[in-house]
Amino acid sequence: MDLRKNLIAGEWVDGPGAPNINPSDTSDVIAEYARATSGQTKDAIAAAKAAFPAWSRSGPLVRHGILRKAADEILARKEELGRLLSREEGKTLPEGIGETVRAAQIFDFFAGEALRLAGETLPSVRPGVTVDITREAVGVVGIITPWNFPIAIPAWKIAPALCYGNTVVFKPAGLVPGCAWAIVDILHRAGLPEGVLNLVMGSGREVGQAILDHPDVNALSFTGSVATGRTVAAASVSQMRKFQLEMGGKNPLVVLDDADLDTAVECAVNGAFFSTGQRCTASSRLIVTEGIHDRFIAAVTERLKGLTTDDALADGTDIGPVVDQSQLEQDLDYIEIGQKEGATLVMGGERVNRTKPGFYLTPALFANCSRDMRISREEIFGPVASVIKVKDYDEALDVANDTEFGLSGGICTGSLKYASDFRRNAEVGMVMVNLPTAGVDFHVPFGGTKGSSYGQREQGRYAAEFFTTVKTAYTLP
Ligand code: TXE
Repeated sequence: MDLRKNLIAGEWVDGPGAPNINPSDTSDVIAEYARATSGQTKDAIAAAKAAFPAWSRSGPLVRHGILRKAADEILARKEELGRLLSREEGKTLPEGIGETVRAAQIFDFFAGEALRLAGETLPSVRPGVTVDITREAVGVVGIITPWNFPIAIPAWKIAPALCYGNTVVFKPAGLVPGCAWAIVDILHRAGLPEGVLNLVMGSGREVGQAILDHPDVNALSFTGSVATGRTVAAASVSQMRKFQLEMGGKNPLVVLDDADLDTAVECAVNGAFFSTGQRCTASSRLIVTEGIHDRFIAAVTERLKGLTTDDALADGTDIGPVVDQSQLEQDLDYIEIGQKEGATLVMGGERVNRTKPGFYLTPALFANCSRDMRISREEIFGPVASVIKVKDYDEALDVANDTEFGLSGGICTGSLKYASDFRRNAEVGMVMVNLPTAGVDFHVPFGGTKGSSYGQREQGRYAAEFFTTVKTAYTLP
């Protein structure tokens, strides 16, 4: 069995191997991945610190060239990497390839941004003095990522970090080391100097915590659960370091009486169930006005009946398996909770067996949900959606905003008036009109409000806000 190692100070470093298991077929071990220790994590941070002065002063052309090369290789290998992604995470092959292409686009975008880092020059209020405002790299950046987007999330943190001259210590989620290792290998071979990008695979408790506790980590970018986000925040405040968090969602999709029914069904099914519902932007609350409610439930049910839940790599699979046993148990617990709370399980929510042993769960649609039920309030992170019936638009907006989260929110309507009002008043970071709540562009900001996000936005040129610090220089010639 292959052992993939950690990258520390430009060297591939050994460690005890942990198997990477395919959730579509638990007898399939993809490879072994070395687990780093907290001591190795400290070495990685020291290497990143040592590499920072030279890398932060390397010219934009150097950074452009390396990011560009990485983008080209990821794109050229999209089938192979997409397959690896689907094999380790469980989203379908088209979804895996799509995410891989997106990672390439992100590296390509930040390759361009490396050449476009602008500052400002202003006249001073003092005669003869000029004021220059420039952006500089922050330093050593810790990057901690979740399992649900194994290549895109690492890409959208690593690419801007490197683009603006930071050095990186990267800890991917334990369930998906494959794609993480692959992009680090690609960037390493693309010519990154030693220590600029370090990979430390392993547990959150050991490796993640070692990153959080280290005073030489100047900024920390995290995506994952709310609970771990709080730990990251507390540790970062005590170190007085910059940090950004992307956490949970309980995203509403409002469907009004005047919506195009086919569009609404497509948005709901795609947003709630594709990628096995394991997206922070998934539409887990479908808020539907009474005039269209019954037709909507009937049409969504019909559409779900036509979907195949099976091996992520098999032709014709629409919904892949859940990522692992513990996530499956969490989903099943919530399906039981929903029924006990009095919601109607219209269809799905069944643990099913397929030819191969995997974590298969059919998409679950709940109706007759109230806004107060736990299934309407807590992030389940699986293929489970609650339909909440409301009287009119005003009640729909009120329910949509009645949550601790605020990542993404959608509305299906033919009315410009309601669409405009929702865009203005939905308490979220991203609004979708007649589009699914999940599925975003790579070149514009991503992030939420309320309990979903903390700190500056990710992606697009807004990423510069987090990955750089501003310097104001006064000059009297
Ligand atoms: O998340 P964790 P997990 C939610 C979702 C899911 C649940 C658990 O509900 O069921 O979280 O998923 C690292 N110090 N979301 O266990 O634990 C960890 O190793 C430093 C929603 O994957 O937050 C991993 O690399 N790091 C979310 C990363 O943090 C630590 C996406 C995320 O793991 C650490 C993912 C520590 N003490 C999960 N403990 C979304 N909405 O997108 C763990 N980690």
